[in-house]
Amino acid sequence: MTPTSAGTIPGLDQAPTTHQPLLDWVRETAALTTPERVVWCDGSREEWQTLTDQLVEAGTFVRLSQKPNSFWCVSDPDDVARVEDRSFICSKNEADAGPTNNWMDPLDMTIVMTEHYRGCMAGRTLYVIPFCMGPLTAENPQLGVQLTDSPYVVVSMHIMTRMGSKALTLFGDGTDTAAEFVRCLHSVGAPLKPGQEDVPWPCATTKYITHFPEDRMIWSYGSGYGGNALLGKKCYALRIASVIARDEGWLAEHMLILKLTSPAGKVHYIAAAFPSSCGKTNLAMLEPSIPGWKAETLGDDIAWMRFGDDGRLYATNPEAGFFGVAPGTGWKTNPNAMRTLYRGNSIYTNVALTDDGDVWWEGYSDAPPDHLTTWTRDDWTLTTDYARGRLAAHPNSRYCTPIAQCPIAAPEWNDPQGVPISAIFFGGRRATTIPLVVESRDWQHGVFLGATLSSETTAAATGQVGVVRRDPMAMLPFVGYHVGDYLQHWLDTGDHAHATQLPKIFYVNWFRRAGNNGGDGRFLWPGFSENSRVLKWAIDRLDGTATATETPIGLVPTPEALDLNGLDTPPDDVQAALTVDPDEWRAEIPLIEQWLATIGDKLPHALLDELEDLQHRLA
Ligand code: GTP
Ligand code: SPV
Ligand code: MN
Repeated sequence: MTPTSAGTIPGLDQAPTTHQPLLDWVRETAALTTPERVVWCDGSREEWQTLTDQLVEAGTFVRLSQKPNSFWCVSDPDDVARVEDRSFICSKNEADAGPTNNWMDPLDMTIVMTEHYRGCMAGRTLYVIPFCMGPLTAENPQLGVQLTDSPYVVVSMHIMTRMGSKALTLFGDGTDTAAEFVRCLHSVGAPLKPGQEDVPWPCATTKYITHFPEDRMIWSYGSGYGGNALLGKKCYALRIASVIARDEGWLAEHMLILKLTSPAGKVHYIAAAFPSSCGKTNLAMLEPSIPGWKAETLGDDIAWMRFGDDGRLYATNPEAGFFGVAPGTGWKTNPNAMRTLYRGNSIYTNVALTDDGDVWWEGYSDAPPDHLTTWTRDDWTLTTDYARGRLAAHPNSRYCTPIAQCPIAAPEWNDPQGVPISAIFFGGRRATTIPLVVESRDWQHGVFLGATLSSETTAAATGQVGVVRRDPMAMLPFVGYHVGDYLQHWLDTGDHAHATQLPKIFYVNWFRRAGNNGGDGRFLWPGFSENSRVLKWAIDRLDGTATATETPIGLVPTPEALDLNGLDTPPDDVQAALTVDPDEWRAEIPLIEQWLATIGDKLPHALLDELEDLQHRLA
């Protein structure tokens, strides 16, 4: 970027910092994007108040009367989910990206995007958001700055990150000790001509979600939604952080973090990776159905895991909020999410609005109201639309709410040391083949299970829904480098010099259906709070007190080994959910082979060995 004159832009010179690299970057960006003014965000209550009032005034937000300090918002109908086909990893060397990433030469991309950015903030405000991913008290705080022209993004970042003055303090004074930070540039790509009226949700048809891993830099253009726009989330904490983690020997993963306390008072922390819209947030807020067990949450989407001095893997959550899928969230499925939301201080995007100023979505309650305003701002009535099955909320509609107000937030959720992980769960959404739970034989086999994870696509990303695809470690859209190197990094983690006690790896599937043999397509396993039964079995396996059966794919519980006390699911369904069907698995093998073949030369040999073992056991 070549700076032109930015000296006259109001606010530019009111920087609350002397950090020269930051000041230079803001000035350059302002010169390129030509905003009307620059605002340095402090993260205060007053700032929240001012911006939410302004968003209400602009017609972007509707203040809810039924939930304190909470807002309803709908996006442009073409800006509702992550755009994976528009997400790029621009590593200097093409071999450091792909084959699962879109790659473009960083210089070429810089040229293309610079033209999009030129003048793109005209008539808008450029907000400078200093933020910290993970606890502010970390020994080595992971800093970032997002420059954005979206006030919606600013208030969302208030919830999702530690941001503003408290983060800026950690940047230092701008001398040679000035801290490094990830540069996150974001524009909705909708400049305003003088006098032109704004729309409630500005965005552009052309979208780019671009990552420059070597420069630790993110450039996002054209979208205001979720992971496309809240750059601390998937872009920084997964795509850029996975590259840093590779370089430094740790893991940045798409995982929830959950604390489980047994009736005997023994504590275990677990992490679980499921693809988008496959149950992380729900498991993170689990209300166990089995007596005496307690679940507390530390995070619902991202875990950063490093070896501690004791050789165990410690996880922290870089985020400070939940950006959760709204549909399906209700008092029966996820009461802890509902309790969190009832405390207010939340933003709802693309759900429906009730006439009395509350939110509603499919699954919110058993009794929908008579009338709603849908996420497309259309009328919706119980008598006609509900009967016809017309959705009032978008399937990827979301709530954004602070972790701190979750009633089951674990006291240590903000501890920079993190928590030692006893077990890792991989899982996906599969109607067939994959049993309710499998325990891996060892780390390498566990990595194979994660590497071959498969799941039906969901509305969390644009594109077709319900198509089975391989999604290694639930990171397919989020690995910031070559997936073969990523899988090798996982294998290497098992050989880490400091590792004394590796987590045990399990694979779960809450979504198997009755359908193969004339079933009605119902879920075989009730899921949600009943998933505690599966977690209990896994923890009992760690403690050596539960039995398992050897199968070709790993260790599976018999129905007797699971605590099914008080479960009203038909025993045949439980049995069917646990079944390892050799025919189904033989049909799965070519799909796994195909996937591993796409990885090419960088596919770790150990995974081919695992595949061969599996074939032998099935033969
Ligand atoms: P992202 O936030 O997109 O990464 O998704 P997530 O992994 O956090 O998924 P989430 O917990 O929001 O669940 C997605 C959808 O799956 C919601 O509609 C849930 O109601 C549903 N769901 C979650 N857990 C279960 C389960 O155990 N069984 C069934 N049948 N559905 C579930
Ligand atoms: C996901 O898609 O995994 C999400 C939503 O959590 S987004 O923030 O859009 O990535
Ligand atoms: Mn989630």
